[in-house]
Amino acid sequence: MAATHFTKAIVRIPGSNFAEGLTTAELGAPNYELAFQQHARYCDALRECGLQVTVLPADLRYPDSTFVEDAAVLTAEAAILTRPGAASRAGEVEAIAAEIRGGGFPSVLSINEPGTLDGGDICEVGRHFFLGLSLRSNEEGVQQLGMFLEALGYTASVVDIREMQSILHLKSGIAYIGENTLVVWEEMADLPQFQGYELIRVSPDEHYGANCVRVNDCVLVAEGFPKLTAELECRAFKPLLLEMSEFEKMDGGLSCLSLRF
Ligand code: CIR
Repeated sequence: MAATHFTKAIVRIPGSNFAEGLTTAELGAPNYELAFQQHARYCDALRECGLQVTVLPADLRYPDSTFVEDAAVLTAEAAILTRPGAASRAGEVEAIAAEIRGGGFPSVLSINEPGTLDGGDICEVGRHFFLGLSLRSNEEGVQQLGMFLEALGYTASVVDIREMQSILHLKSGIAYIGENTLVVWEEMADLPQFQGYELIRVSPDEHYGANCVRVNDCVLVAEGFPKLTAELECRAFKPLLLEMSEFEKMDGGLSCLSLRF
């Protein structure tokens, strides 16, 4: 397993109360039927990329629980259960823990109080990790994860996005798509942490598109971002476009909808 090659994924069907989740997007309420369809298409896309997809049932206790990526950080050597920064999402970890424990990871670790950490803040780049310090992932959480990763033989660097406008998680603004290439919001592209990589800069009018996901031969990309899509094609990546409108309304992107390993 590397940051771009996977054989399995875990997803959770959005619940009928999906619209009651957290959001800052101001794009209106999501349409549940459409969200359900977009989710099904997303699962099919993962299968087309060669993954075996475990589909968990909707969990009405947690309206945001379709965003499974926030509940864990998965590496070949260990799964790390997180401690989400939003109180309404805390129970999501316990709700998915059994599935992760059954995933065959050599060990399963946990982020502990007072640390908070959302998987959406963690970006794996080969043997390195970018750890986003955000309004959801605090210093203790990032420090705990950094220590786990170091013990597992990875390096890590912190990217502080707490002062940045309109970014929820680090991976709302960056994605590693293999071939030493990062897709990154223009405003973040000059950060020292990202130098040494090929950078695909995403302009503000295409910000949502930056949350793309390399899965084996393809890069899953949200529909509606022609400049980013063209840039990916130009560099010989294979974009696979997916409608994400209803998840965007709830501040969620492509990466958040699955745990890949
Ligand atoms: C939340 O605010 O927590 C959810 N509505 C969206 C979470 C999206 N997750 C992610 O970007 N990793």
